[in-house]
Amino acid sequence: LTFPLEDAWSFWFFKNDRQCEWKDNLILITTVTTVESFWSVYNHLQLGSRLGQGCDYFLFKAHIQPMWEDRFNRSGGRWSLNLNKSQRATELDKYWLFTLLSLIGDQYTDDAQHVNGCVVSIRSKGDRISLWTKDWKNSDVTKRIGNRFREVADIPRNLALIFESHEDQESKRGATSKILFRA
Ligand code: M7G
Repeated sequence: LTFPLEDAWSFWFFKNDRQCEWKDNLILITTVTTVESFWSVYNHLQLGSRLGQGCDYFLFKAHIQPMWEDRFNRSGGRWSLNLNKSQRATELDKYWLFTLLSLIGDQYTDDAQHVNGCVVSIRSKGDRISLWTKDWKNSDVTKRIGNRFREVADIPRNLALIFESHEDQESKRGATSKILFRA
């Protein structure tokens, strides 16, 4: 018995090697199209909390590259859940799994075509889980996705969700980018 997913999803891994261009550090792991193949890949991967600093996992729709430059991301942005150091051991893996399940389980209903993928970033300054969306200028859709993200990933109200556009990320020079929405 196999349960097909609504969309095909690709897992990517990023390992920070400062000798290389950012894009060259990005590796496609595999694409999953069924619930069973999702779990077999997920179970095979290290937990995010066990990765080294500077690493990321990405899960993106198979036809979208997990980078600002992809045409589906060009006008997009990201909802971010920022966690502190102590939450790596206690919260990170749980929220990441809930985030993954919300995507493969098609939990964004009518807004699903605006959701491109998600990222977990392991950083010494604090880890981050982000949900990437297609069109930040569509504020109704963007805010609905943020609220839905909180709901389906079971993120409590005391943890902030902030939204930034990729344009701002790309052009920021050291400074923090503009927070466009909160959920
Ligand atoms: P990050 O990993 O998103 O966040 O971006 P961090 O600051 O918490 O580590 C770190 C750096 O990686 C950026 O300043 C860019 O130099 C590079 N980078 C990140 N992303 C997502 C992209 C991307 O989509 N395209 C390109 N060209 N560079 C990126």
